[in-house]
Order: sequence, then structure tokens, then C-alpha cells
Amino acid sequence: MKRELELLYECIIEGDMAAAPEQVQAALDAGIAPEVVLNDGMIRAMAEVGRLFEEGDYFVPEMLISARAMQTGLGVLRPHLVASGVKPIGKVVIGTVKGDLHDIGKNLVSMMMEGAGFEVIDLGTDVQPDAFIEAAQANEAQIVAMSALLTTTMLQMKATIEAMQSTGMRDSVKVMIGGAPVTADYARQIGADAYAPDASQAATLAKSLLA
Ligand code: B1M
Repeated sequence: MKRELELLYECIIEGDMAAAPEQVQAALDAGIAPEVVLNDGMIRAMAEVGRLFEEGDYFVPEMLISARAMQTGLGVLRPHLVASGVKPIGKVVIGTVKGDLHDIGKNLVSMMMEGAGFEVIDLGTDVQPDAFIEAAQANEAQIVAMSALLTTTMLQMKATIEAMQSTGMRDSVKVMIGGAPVTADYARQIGADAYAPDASQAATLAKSLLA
């Protein structure tokens, strides 16, 4: 592992918000590809933070400061992951479902979709089923994309799909879902059109949903 990636990994685990953007820049300057910076430096660090939380070595405040360091680092990485000046190929409404405040994965999916040429309407976190519906209708979106990180909140994906069905819009709007506890089986069970395990596959999948 290159030293720049190790330093980035460490400063995310330590929640060093000031150093994270500098380390992302240092890794890019060292010629490391943006996707490698993201996967090997940053996502790997968040997985370790999760492990430390499970072991009882980290608590919510530590998780939060690591997440902030990750977000400040992503600010530098974003333009390198997202192609600019591309004409939108479609519109996606995205959000983290009701009751769920995790947004790092959802933000990455957003970025990758923008990079793939979509216009992304990002509703943020704790998004009610009605808010997904209103935004999809107002923006004439072709896809509703939902993220959930908690086994308790993934149930809101089903509730949102049911609410979409009751408005009659379900036939004209595709639904894709993802997030750590979500699986392809669960997507089938609740009647979603697609499941993606990570942000880059989410962007590819979104394109194929429009095809
Ligand atoms: Co939370 N948390 N958290 N947390 N947190 C997890 C998810 C947990 C697994 C930790 C653990 O126990 N090991 C656990 C969930 C257990 C479960 O439900 N089975 C947990 C818990 C329990 C909680 C609280 C309940 C803790 C508490 O208060 N006691 C609480 C809940 C708050 C709430 O949401 N209501 C809580 C709070 C928090 C913080 C606020 C402190 C912070 C979030 C800050 C933020 O997001 N702004 C936080 C964090 C940071 C984590 C961990 C450590 C990291 C999550 C993360 O950002 N990962 C996490 C442990 C872990 O995941 N290992 C944990 C990096 C990110 C890039 O990955 O989000 O999985 P991920 O996204 C991936 C894919 O899943 C996929 O693409 C992304 C990248 O390629 N993907 C999609 C995501 N969305 C997609 C959508 C798609 C397609 C793909 O299509 C639409």
C-alpha cells in the first residue's frame, strides 16, 4: 500500500478533518487514481471504523468525526470522480430513507451518477416516502434511488415502493436500492427494479435501467 493511502486511511480513522483533504490531494499528486484513493484509502477506513464500533472500541462520536473527515476528503476528490459538462442522460431522485441519517454511501452514489451523466436531485437523509414521490413527479425523474444503512430503516424502501404504487406512478418510474444491509434478494422481495452493491455499479445499473 502506498504511503499516501496509508496516511489518508489513518487520518479518516482518527477523524482528522483538516488533514483528510490534504491527504487526498497528496495521493492524487502522487499519481494514484481517484477510484483507488476512494476505495483503498477512504472506504476501507470507514469499514475499519465500523469494525471498531462493533468491537466497542469506538462509539457514535468517533464514528461521526470519522464520517466528517471522510466528507471533507470527498470534497477534494469529487471533481476528479465526476465528469463535468455532460448533457444529462436522465434524472434521478435520490435519498437516504426515513429514519436513517447515513449519507456517505448515498453521496458517493450521487457523485457516480452525476459522473455517468445523470441529473441528480439529492433529497438528503431521513426522506419520507411522500418526499420521494413529490420530487420524482415535480422533476419528471425516470429513477428513484434509495439508500439505507440500518436493518430497521431498510423497511422504509418497501413503504416507499408501496406509496409509489398507490399513486399510480410506479409503472413509469424505476426504483433502485442499495446500502450495506440491502441485498438483491431483498430488492426482488419488495418489488424494486434493481439493486447495486456499490456506487460505481449503481451508476452503470441506472444507465441500463433507462435502456
Ligand atoms: Co452508523 N451504523 N449508526 N453511523 N455507521 C452502521 C451502518 C453500523 C453497521 C455500524 C456497526 O454496528 N458495525 C450499524 C448498523 C447496524 C445494523 O443496522 N445492522 C450502525 C448503527 C447501529 C448506527 C446507530 C443506530 C448508532 C447509535 O446511535 N447507537 C446510529 C443510527 C443513526 C440513524 O441513522 N438514525 C448511527 C449513526 C452513525 C453516524 C451518524 C455516527 C455516522 C453516519 C454519518 C454520515 O453518514 N454522515 C455512522 C457511520 C459513519 C457508520 C459506519 C461506521 C460507516 C458507514 C459509511 O459511511 N460507510 C457504519 C459501519 C459500516 O458500514 N461498516 C455504520 C462508508 C460508505 C461508503 O459505505 O454507506 O455502505 P456505505 O455505501 C456503499 C454501499 O452500501 C453502496 O455504495 C456505497 C459505496 O460504494 N450504497 C448504495 C449505499 N447506498 C446505495 C444506494 C444504491 C446503490 C448502492 O442505489 C440507490
